[in-house]
Amino acid sequence: APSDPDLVARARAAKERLGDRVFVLGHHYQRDEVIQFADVTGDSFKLARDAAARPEAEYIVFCGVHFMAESADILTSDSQQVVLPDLAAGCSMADMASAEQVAECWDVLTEAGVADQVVPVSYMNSSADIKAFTGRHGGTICTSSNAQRALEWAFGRSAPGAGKVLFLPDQHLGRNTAVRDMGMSLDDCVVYNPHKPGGGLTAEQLRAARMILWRGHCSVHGRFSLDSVDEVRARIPGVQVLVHPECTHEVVAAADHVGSTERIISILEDAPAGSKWAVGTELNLVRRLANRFADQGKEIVFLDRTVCFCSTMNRIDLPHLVWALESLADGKVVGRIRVDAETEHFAKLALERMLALP
Ligand code: CIZ
Ligand code: SF4
Repeated sequence: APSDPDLVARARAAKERLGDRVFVLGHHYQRDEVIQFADVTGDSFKLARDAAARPEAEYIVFCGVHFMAESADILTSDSQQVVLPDLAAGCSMADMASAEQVAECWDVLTEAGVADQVVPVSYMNSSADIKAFTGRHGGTICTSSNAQRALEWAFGRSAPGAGKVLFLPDQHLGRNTAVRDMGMSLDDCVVYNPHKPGGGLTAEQLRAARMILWRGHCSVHGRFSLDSVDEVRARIPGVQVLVHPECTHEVVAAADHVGSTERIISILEDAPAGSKWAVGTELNLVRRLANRFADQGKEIVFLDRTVCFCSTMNRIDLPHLVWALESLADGKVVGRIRVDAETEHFAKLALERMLALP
């Protein structure tokens, strides 16, 4: 649906009043009505870096979800204020690993006698608390673009053959990277379930494992099914299936191409006219790409018609953006995201290890 013209005019006016004092970041999964006001678009990591490159902006309005705004707060200077236009825009995956649960997991690893062989690797899609835990225990953050390099670094830190990685919080990205990209076997991976005593694992299983995968997943990408891959191949002859590594292992194994959000976009940019694609990632982005490339003769469809938008991403709508921008223009800071100094220190350590990856 087209955006409400009154709200469009109000958002534009408030942005003009703020001028360079505000910088609006738009995640690729945001609604069109919001993306039209973004000064820059990108995935969570690119956006956090873009925010850090704008020290003159007093306010960073992050159109995305909570963990992304936290990362922007960590990477920007103390004088910059990061605003999330709806504080209820969380991420169900990030919420699957709490600080308490992860501390308990570390106790379990310690009791099993393996903690000193374990290096934590946490996906960008995690709370600042989890990033700080990772930094404290000598680990690194990764994105879906550099997960393999992060794992290689982590394994390289331990005695040869003795290393283990605790991968948080997305079991699928961890498993897909280990098995598909690094040649490990499914048997090298175990899943730690924070809702079961001891994670539901025996000390023996923990000692034998190389990858200890946290039992988290994305409620959007985790829903693409093998059936949808078979169905689209039957329906569209010659179609190429392109999915995000947050999809399950069976879906990734059945796909033709796997890539992060930025990689999905560049694959489609480089695709020849006449090519056909079924894309398994967030629906707002797939629709925008389908529209963008339609007149270049590239056919782009959504992989699974039963999968929906990311509901928390969609919480940021034009009324919320207008509210945030008008409040800021009136001198009132709303929806501020602020990471405390100690958490920020250790989370930044983990983020800096990622930035230093070869
Ligand atoms: O699934 C997501 O939310 C992704 C891929 C976020 C991001 O940009 O890293
Ligand atoms: Fe979280 Fe998945 Fe939504 Fe991304 S798409 S914000 S990982 S629930």
